[in-house]
Amino acid sequence: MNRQEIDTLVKQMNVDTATAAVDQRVQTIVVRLLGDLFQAIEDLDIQPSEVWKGLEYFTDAGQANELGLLAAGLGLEHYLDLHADEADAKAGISGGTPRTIEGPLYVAGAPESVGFARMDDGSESDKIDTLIIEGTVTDTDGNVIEGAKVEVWHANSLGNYSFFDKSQSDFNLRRTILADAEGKYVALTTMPVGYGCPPEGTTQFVLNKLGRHGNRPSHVHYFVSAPGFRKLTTQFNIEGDQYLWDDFAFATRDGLVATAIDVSDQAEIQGRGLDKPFKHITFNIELVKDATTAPSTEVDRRRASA
Ligand code: MBD
Ligand code: FE
Repeated sequence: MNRQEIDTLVKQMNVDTATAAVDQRVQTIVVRLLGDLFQAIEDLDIQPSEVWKGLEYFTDAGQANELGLLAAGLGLEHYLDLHADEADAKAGISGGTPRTIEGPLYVAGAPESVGFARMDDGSESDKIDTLIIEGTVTDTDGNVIEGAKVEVWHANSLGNYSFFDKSQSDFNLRRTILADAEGKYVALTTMPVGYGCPPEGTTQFVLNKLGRHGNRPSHVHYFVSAPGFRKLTTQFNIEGDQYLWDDFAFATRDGLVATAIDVSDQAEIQGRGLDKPFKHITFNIELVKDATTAPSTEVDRRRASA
């Protein structure tokens, strides 16, 4: 079949057959995607067994709750960032901390505090470096944004995230910090280790077919929001990690690379109330003012909440 015949067939089956109210948007998307799929079957001579393997794959990936991970790994989520950047540019919006992917491991409902939070439960304190993250939330002119909501989440020393890893305590390494009167937030936590896809999982299965690894560099995720500003979804990725620029999820971006500085000065250690050297990262955040002409940065997706 040629494309015209395909489009006619798809329309006959899924448009002309409507006998009840139609969601026009869904219809448009379904018709387009089916046409593109049928065209790919033509072009690549995709065999029936291959079509069924594909559908079985989605069944398995869905049952394993790995479709979010797959979207990250295949670059769909990063593509959406690039597409949003382009839409912003077209709308004349620029500046602020760059966006990058949310990933599949956010959990709503983390404990909230003002200015400071300790994020770890202490269970790994003796096997991993302490990390202090601090920064200021400002607008693009440098004015501080008191009360900005800084949601932070990251992995433990094994690259695992609480909630998804049931061996961790509730909300371990997940906090919501409201910027103080100077716009500052400080997080006392442990150094994250980069995530790796479950080796026997459905995402790694496809990555193996593509000859790809499923590793991320060490990183820390953020949602930052404040009334009158565009919600920011971002992360910093930590300098020195072998996967910094070889991230299977393509989240590392210029402006989002953080350097963890070793601090061993006794006075500084004591001043922080700590008892051993620590690592320090500064990550300042600039939010962009909201405007009616600005594309929304709120993404509606299913998220865990505890
Ligand atoms: C992660 O920690 C992550 O950030 C992404 C994007 C995918 C898998 C695990
Ligand atoms: Fe992550």
